[in-house]
Amino acid sequence: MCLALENLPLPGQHNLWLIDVLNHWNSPPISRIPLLHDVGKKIIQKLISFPISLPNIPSDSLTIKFLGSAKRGNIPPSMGLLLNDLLQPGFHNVWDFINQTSESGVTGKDVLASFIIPSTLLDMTSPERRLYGALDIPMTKGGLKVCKYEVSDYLQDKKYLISDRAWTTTFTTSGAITHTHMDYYGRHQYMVHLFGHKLWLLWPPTEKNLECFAKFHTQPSTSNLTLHCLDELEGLQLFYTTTEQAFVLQPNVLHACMSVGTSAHTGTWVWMLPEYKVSLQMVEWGLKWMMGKVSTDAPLLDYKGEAETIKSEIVAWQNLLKKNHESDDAIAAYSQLEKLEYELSELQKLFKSRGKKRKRDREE
Ligand SMILES: O=C(O)CCC(=O)C(=O)O
Ligand SMILES: [Fe+2]
Repeated sequence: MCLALENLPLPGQHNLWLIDVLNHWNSPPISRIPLLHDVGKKIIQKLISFPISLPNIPSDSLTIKFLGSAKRGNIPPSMGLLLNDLLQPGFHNVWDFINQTSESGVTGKDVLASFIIPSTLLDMTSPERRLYGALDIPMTKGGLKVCKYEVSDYLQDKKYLISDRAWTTTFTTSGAITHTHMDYYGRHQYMVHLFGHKLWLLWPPTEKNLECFAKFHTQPSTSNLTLHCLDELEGLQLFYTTTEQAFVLQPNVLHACMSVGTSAHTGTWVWMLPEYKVSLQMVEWGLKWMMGKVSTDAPLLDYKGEAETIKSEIVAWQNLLKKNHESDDAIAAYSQLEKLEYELSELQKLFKSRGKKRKRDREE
C-alpha cells in the first residue's frame, strides 16, 4: 500500500483499507474532475473515520448475499464484448454524472468519448463537459451474451421467478458517483461484477431508513445526498469489488456507488417465493408511499413510471404464485397479494380521477 503523505492515518481513523481507495480518488483522472473529486473525497474521508469498523465486504447478508463465482460459459467477460453491446443503437439509460441528469440522444460513442476526456488535460469545469455512464446496456449476440451468464444453481427452481428481459450492464468510469437510491419494490437484483474497481455503500431498508429516505425517493439527488445519508441512515455496510463475482442485492437496499476505476456489472431480476414476506412488505411500502404522493398535488407525470414499476411487481408475484399454487408459502402470500391488488386498483382510480380533474381545470 503506497501512502501519500497527506493521506497518512490520523488518530480516530480506523477503516484504513480505504486509504488506498482515497489515494486512487485523489489521483488523475478523478482529481482532474473537481466537482466529483470533491464530493467523493469527502465521502471516503468520512468512511475512513466512521465511528464503526467497516470491512470491505459485508459479513452478513442483510444488504448483499454473496454467491461466489458467476455461473457462465467458457468465454470470460471483456471490455471488447461490453463495447460491442454499448455501440449497438438503442436505449442504454445514459446518465451524466457531472450535471446529475439524463440526456436523450446520447450514443454509445458519446459515452466512450466522455470516458477519455479527463485524460486529455482539458478543463473539466467548462460548462459543456460531461462524464457519462450507461446504466442499462442490453446484452447482445456479438457482445456479453456470448459469456452465457445464468443465475446461480439454487435460483433455478420454480420457487424463483427470473426476469425474461435481456440482462443489462452498467458501465461507468473513474469518478462516477451514483448517489443513494433504491430500485424497484421487493424484487432481488442478481448481479455479476465484471471488472474494474467499484465501492458500494449499502444500507438495509429498516423502518427508520425508509422513513428517513422517503422524501428523497425518486427525486433528483443533490451532490450532498450520500454524505447526508452517512449521517442519517443506520446499518451502513461497504462492498469494495474488483474481480468477477456474483451477488444478490437484497430488496430495496439503499445504495450509492463510486467508480474508483472504469468498471462494469451486469444483472437480472429475481422474485423469490421463500422471501415473500420481505418482498411483499416492500410492495406495500411502495403503494403507501405512492398514495401519499398522488393524494397531494404533486405532478402526476413524475410518478407514472413508478406506478408502472409497482404494477410490474404485482404481475410478477401473480405469475410466481401461479407456478407454485400448491405450496404453503404461495397460499400465505396469496392473501397478502390480494390486498396489494386492491390497493393498486385504488391507486389507479386516484390517478384517473386526478387526470380527469386536470382535464376539467384546463377546459375551464
Ligand atoms: O454503478 C453505479 O454507479 C450504479 C449502479 C446501481 O445503482 C445499480 O446497479 O443498481
Ligand atoms: Fe441502483
